[in-house]
Amino acid sequence: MSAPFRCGTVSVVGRPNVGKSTLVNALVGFKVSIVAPKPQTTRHRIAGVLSRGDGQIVFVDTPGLHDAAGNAINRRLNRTARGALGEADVVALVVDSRRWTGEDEAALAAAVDCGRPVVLVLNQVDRIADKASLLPTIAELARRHAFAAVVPVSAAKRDNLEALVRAILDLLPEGPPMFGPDQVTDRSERFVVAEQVREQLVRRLHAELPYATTVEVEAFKRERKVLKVAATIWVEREGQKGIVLGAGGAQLKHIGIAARREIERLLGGRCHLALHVKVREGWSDDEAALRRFGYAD
Ligand SMILES: Nc1nc2c(ncn2[C@@H]2O[C@H](COP(=O)(O)OP(=O)(O)O)[C@@H](O)[C@H]2O)c(=O)[nH]1
Ligand SMILES: [Mg+2]
Repeated sequence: MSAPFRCGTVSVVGRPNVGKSTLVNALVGFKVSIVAPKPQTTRHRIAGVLSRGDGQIVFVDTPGLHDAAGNAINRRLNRTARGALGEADVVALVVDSRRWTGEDEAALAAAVDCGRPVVLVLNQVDRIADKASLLPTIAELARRHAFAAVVPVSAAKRDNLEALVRAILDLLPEGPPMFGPDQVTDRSERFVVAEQVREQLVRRLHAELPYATTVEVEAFKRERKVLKVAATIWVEREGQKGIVLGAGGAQLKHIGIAARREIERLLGGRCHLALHVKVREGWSDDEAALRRFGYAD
């Protein structure tokens, strides 16, 4: 007899920068979520769907759980991540296999709190030279909680992902698929476009600038096979505008070129991308502005 078809939702949680989004993208086989070596890269709850013969797994990527202090957007990011735990059949707690921190401890507490089975994912094992040292690490972490499974992986190298998928499928309920076989995300193309611009902002800007920017798509239409997009990059203060523009507008030009290439690669076909920079004073600490820019709970 063949195995039953299983389907369910897996909330992928953990502190910032451990590789949650990289992992979801690798599992789904499509860039549903942007990636950068900085906190706040992921600001939304984003579903990535893995469909195969024996089941469908809806991975929910989340903002990193971090120490709660901070402004309105930081509190909202934590709420978004915690909210995703409520809808999970299974929780995947992602950690950096090289170190365990206080924020990992807090993320574990939040995961355990939701009462679902927790699979511990030890990511970035490609960065561990002595693989034998993983065994005592696994043994030590297994003492912290009765994890449903502990799986070492490398999201970046796509190493041991099948073992993770197997462990998760075994924990999901039997049931029909929730998404069509070709659907990889619950997010619109418009959202994907805004995120590629934000990824370039996070990657290319430094200090507080990545956290002071957000992207709003104003126009989005297809004209004779060309996707025409106009988007606004919002900053918090007048002085930040010049930094995003760069000397003679060079920085903004590079951001636009890189984002357009990513959009064309992901969505196929040509894209025309027009970017503008505007100031909305203190938007990241302003609940009304956060709602307008799509940061829902
Ligand atoms: N070497 C290595 N780097 C990784 C791995 N997974 C993620 N990264 C890097 O870690 C950084 C943060 O990744 P991201 O997925 O955005 O982390 P998130 O904040 O947890 O979603 C990025 O620079 C990734 O390229 C991995 O398995 N190995
Ligand atoms: Mg992320």
